[in-house]
Amino acid sequence: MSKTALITGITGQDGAYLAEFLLNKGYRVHGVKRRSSLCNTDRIDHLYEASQHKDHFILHYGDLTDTANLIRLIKEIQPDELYNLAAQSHVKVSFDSPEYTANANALGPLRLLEAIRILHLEQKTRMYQASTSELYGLVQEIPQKETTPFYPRSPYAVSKLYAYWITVNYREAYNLFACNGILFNHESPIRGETFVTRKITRAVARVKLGLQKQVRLGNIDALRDWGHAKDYVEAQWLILQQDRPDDYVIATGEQHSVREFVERAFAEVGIGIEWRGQGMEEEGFDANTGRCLVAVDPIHYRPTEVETLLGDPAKAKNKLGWSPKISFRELVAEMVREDLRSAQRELLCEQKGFPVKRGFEV
Ligand code: NDP
Ligand code: GDR
Repeated sequence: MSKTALITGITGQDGAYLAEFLLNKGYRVHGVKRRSSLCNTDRIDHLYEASQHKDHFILHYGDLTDTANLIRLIKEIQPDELYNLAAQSHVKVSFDSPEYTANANALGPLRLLEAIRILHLEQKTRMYQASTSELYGLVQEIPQKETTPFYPRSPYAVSKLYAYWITVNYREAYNLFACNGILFNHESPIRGETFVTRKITRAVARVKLGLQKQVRLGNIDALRDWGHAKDYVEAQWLILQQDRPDDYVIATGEQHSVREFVERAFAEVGIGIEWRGQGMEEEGFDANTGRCLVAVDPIHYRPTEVETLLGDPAKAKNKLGWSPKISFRELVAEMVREDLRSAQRELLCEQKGFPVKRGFEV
């Protein structure tokens, strides 16, 4: 009998990769998608349309802030595995929308855990909670591991701190198979466009094709441990396949700055960089020198920043047999390549006089 999984946040980056991963393993996959005024299933349309997944991939409307809806869905679906990936996941936006962030990210997981209890599914449903390296915030130890103390630095991180501990508490209090994956930053060509890596690779591609002149970033000295989302969803699955529930750091163990990411990404298309401060009035890309201006603009700073993150994935390696397969260089190259394809489509549309979608920059 094939297993049944329920994924919240299925329309997001990780949700899309995880759904594909589980469908390929023969799971029946249910996903929770939010109602939105525009279609928000771009990342999973190919799965929905694939004939081999017919009847195995089912979407439901729902929201982490709607308790009754979550209880009804879990009652109907009776999942063997519940992956809670849904969240207001943007750190900077969480300073603008702290209460909503707490409602979805902190109370959302509580609602799911309570639903498992109310429905007496403690012995059936295993739950994965999408925890984060942002918990370490103002880091107390380098590299960060499962025992490193937390010091959250944003409303997002504080909301995820509650989610982390309520998951541990329900495991200890009610014997639930509930686990935290403390995942460090992971990216891909379908990463949200307002996260720094995707913002950079989109800009690189658009500068290369003459669709954009310059790039404006915030703290370019921030250091992150960046992996590929495809590798990280495998770890999410492995965490729920163990004999005992536990919490794991998932990371590459390698660190790069935002500045390095920018340099690597521009190098992929053979363009050099000139760094500038806030008041960048000049035109960005200079065809004569072949260099592009990248400006540091405080508008992108956060009230409190996480300066450095570096994970120690030793426990995941030893206990789950997990290690990342895709390198930093391959990750950047793939993201730039895919964004070049999108930029080519954009250019074609512009040349033919069709309007092109422009994003709001965060
Ligand atoms: P995304 O932002 O790409 O996806 C978030 C998903 O959550 C989307 O499907 C979004 O729906 C959905 N969502 C947001 N709010 C609600 C809500 N109130 N009810 C139901 N669904 C909602 O995030 P990622 O895929 O990158 O990350 C997945 C999870 O992992 C998140 O919880 C994130 O905080 C966490 N995480 C991510 C890391 C990373 O580097 N990517 C690292 C560590 C943790 P919609 O498409 O409609 O917006
Ligand atoms: P992060 O990712 O905050 O680590 O959270 P993000 O890509 O937004 O920022 C990474 C670092 O880059 C700096 N930065 C900028 N960030 C953005 N978004 N835009 C800019 O222009 C810019 N310039 C510099 C940031 O200040 C930061 O230091 C992500 C999310 O996926 C979370 O949900 C997840 O929990 C963590 O990763 C692990």
